[in-house]
This record gives sequence, structure tokens and C-alpha cells, in this order.
Amino acid sequence: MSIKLHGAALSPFVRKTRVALAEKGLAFESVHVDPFSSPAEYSALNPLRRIPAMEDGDKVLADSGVICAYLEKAYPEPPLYPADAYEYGRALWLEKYADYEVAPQATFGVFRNRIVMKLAGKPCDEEKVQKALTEKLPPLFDYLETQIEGRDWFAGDAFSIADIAVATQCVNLQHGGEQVDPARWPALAAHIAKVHQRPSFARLIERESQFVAKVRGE
Ligand SMILES: N[C@@H](CCC(=O)N[C@@H](CS)C(=O)NCC(=O)O)C(=O)O
Repeated sequence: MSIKLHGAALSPFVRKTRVALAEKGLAFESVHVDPFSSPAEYSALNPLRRIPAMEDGDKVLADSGVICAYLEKAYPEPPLYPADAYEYGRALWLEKYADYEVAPQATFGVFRNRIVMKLAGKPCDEEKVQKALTEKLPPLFDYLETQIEGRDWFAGDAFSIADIAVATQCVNLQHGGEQVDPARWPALAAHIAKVHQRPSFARLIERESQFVAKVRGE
């Protein structure tokens, strides 16, 4: 097995990469790296010391978006990016939107406070959670609703990196005890549920949820 993926299970960016690997049917070894206490030598894999990082034989790459783009070129089947130029651009846009707009609220606002802080024995900043839920996330979901309403997939006519990127942030939202409200964003909520049912996501969600339930004391 030549692909090694460095990271931790609950990271949305590591999950995004794991889903891409699974969808492409690629075997890989998971190497656990806690981004907050990673070994000094991890800098050789990612000088920013964030997760994920990937080794494919002697090739080293960091950042989920970069790793997924590499996988697409190195292992093109099945494609996870639309062939059409405009739909390809839309997929990248929605991936960026999920990684840089949704993640700061769903993952670093809700999930980090409700789960990671608890794991670290630190208090949850519930004010920050509520601000994310009531002020920051709704306009982001309003836009995503317009992008999925009446379509089967976020970009092009097949499952793509855009679906993976949005759905992985929503896993962390769910781990944090929240969800995309189906009454307010029906198309988005249904789409997320559909994507989470794919075996590539479902296996990870099941395993992670057992751990998160313990952290939440359920
Ligand atoms: N743009 C990066 C974001 C990666 C990221 O922020 N990972 C978090 C964990 S979810 C991390 O390593 N945080 C530690 C830090 O920022 O020092 C990617 O897509 O891989």
C-alpha cells in the first residue's frame, strides 16, 4: 500500500480526503496525527502543521483540496470533478465555499466548541455556537439551497468534490448536535442526507458518531 493519509478522524478535511480515496476505490493507510500535538517531524509533510497530509510513495502533499486534485489526476476513475469547464469551475467554487465559509462556522464554531473543547476539558463558548447557528450559517445555507434546488448534484451531472466538501462540514455540524433544518432548507437537507448515505460517508459517520456520542455523554 503506497498511499498514507495523515490526520485525525473527526477533521472535516481529513474526512473529505478519505471519502475521495474511498470513492476512487484506493487503498490507503491512515496515520493518526493530532494537529494540536503533532510530532516535530510532521513539518516535513506539512510546514503549516495542519491535517491532512498525504504520502503517495515518495510524493508528499498537504491540504485536502490539493490532495483531492492530485488524486483526480493520478487516479482519474471514477471522476470526482465535472468534465465541463464551467461546471468544473462551479465545483471548485462550492468546494472553496464549504472549506472557507461553512467550515469556520459549522466546524470551528459549533463542532469545536461543543465537542473538541469538551474533549480538551475546556468550556464550550455557547455564545459563539449560537452566533454561528442563528447569524452566520443561515445566509450560507440560503445560498447553498439555491445551488442545489432542482438539481441532482451541486456541480455537473454527477457526484463531485462539491458534494463531498459541503457534506463533510455538515457531518461536523451533526456531531455538534445540530443539522441543516429541513423545514428551512429542504433541498439542501435532503441532499446532505443523500450524500451521507453513500458508503464512503456512511462508514466514517457511523464510526465517528459512536465516539462523539461518548464525548457527549450519551
Ligand atoms: N485548508 C486546509 C484546512 C486544514 C485544517 O484547518 N485542518 C485543521 C483540523 S480540522 C487543523 O489542522 N488545525 C490545526 C491548526 O490550524 O493548527 C485543508 O483543506 O486541508
